[in-house]
Amino acid sequence: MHYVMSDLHGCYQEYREALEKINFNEQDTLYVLGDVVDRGPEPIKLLQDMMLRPNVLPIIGNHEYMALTVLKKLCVEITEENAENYLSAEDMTNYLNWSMDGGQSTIRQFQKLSAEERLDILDYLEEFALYEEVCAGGRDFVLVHGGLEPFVPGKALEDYALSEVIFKSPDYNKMYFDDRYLVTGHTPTLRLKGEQKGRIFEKNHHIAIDCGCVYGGRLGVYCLDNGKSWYVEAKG
Ligand SMILES: [Mn+2]
Repeated sequence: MHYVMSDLHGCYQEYREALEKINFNEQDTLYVLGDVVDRGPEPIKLLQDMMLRPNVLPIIGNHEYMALTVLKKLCVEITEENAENYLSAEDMTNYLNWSMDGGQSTIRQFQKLSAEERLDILDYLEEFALYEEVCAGGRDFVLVHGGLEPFVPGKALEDYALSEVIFKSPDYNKMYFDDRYLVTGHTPTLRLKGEQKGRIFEKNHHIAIDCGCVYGGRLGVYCLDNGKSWYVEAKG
C-alpha cells in the first residue's frame, strides 16, 4: 500500500502511533509531504527514524528548506580564513527568521548531536524530493508540500520553482488536473469550517492531508490505493 502523511513537525509519538495503526510494513511505502522539522518536540528523532526506513520517502517542505539553509552554514568549520565573514547579514536574517518560525526545537536538538550525526541529518535533508508522482489503485497522484502556485495548465512539474511548490496553498475551488489528484500538506485543515475542520479534505481532485497535529489537531494518514483515512489525536 502507498500512504501519505504531512506536517509531522516533530510529533514523533503521533507518527509512530500512526505507523502502528496502519500496520506499516516493508511492502508498504510512506510518502512524507514535508515539514518534518520545527515547532514540535522531537524533530531530530523523527528524521533519524525516517532515514533508517528505505520505504519512507520524504518530500521537501518550507521548514526543511529553512533548516537546511541555516544548518549548512552552521556546520562549516570556522578557520582563520573564513572567521571574519563566516556568517553574512543574509545568513543572520535567515537564522532569525527560521528560529522565530518554529526552528527553535530543531536547533536545540541539532546542537546536541555529534559532528557525524549532524552530517547525516544534513545529507538526509538534501535527499528530500521536490515532488513525487505515484500511481496507486488505478489513480494518478502528484504529491507536493504546499501546492503548484501559480498553477499553469500544461506546465511540466519539473518547471515549477521550489518557491512555487513549498510556500503557497492551492485553490481548492479550481480543478487543476482532470486526470490526476494533487495531494498537499502545509495548509492545516483546522482552518476549514464544519465537518471538514481538522480532517483530510477532498475536493476537485485536491486532497489536503495536514490536519494540524502540532496545533493540537490530528495526524492524518491517507491511503492512495483505496482512499481510506486514519487519524491520531495530538498528544500536546
Ligand atoms: Mn509548510
